[in-house]
Amino acid sequence: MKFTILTLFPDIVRAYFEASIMKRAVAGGLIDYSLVNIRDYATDKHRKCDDEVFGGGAGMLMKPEPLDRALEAAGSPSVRTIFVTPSGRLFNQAMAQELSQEENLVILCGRYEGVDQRIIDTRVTDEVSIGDYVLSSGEIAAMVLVDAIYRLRPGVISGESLEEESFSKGLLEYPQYTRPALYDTIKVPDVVLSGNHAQIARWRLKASIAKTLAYRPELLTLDNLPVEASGLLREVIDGGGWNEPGTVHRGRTDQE
Ligand code: 6GU
Repeated sequence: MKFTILTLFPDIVRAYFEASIMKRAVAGGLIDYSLVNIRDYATDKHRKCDDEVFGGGAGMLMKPEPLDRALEAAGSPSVRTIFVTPSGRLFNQAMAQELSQEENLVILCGRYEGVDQRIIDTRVTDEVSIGDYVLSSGEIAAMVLVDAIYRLRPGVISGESLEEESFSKGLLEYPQYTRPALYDTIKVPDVVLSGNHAQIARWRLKASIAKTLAYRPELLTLDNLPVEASGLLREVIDGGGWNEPGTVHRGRTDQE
């Protein structure tokens, strides 16, 4: 799969592609990428890429000509072309799944107040927002998309990791522990150490339900609750729900 990122600040994006799991995926040929500096497609002496908004209003807009040429060269709109903008459709795991099926993806990062609408109308296929807050520019949003998408490609990370994580089953992930079993004064819950896989699975499901109920109650629907879950939901409610972070204090050795 190839990502083509159009940006005025390729340096912001480059480090992301050159480190860690992404670096390995690129080296292994699973992922390819191209960083396009939109300014390279400006033809005037000052390589101007922005201008004032017709009709008035604060800030500058990205002007159409350099963007149009850069997007043409990237294959847009025949290639799926995402404009990252706070006024787009809200990104989620289902969109990441769908986009991970594409062999080529162009992502346009805006700066300033946005881009001329004619570019969106003629070259962009999807407008996507990563959440209900405003970022100063699209580069970080573009990296959020790339990260959520590329890790779903075969061979990038293990299928088992994908199955267990938050959202893949519609519930938030349960708490996890590693050695040592007793850290400072805080013990890993006995059931997690018990080796009883049925008991562990039950504890994990219950913890997932408790956490989802506390943080994201709108995610709890009949179709993501397994049949054994209704009793657990009752137990969660009767048992006082989820322990907020910071509720376990040093000196206490039992946090179950
Ligand atoms: Cl995709 N871009 C910008 N600039 N701000 C955002 C966003 C995107 N999603 C949420 N806020």
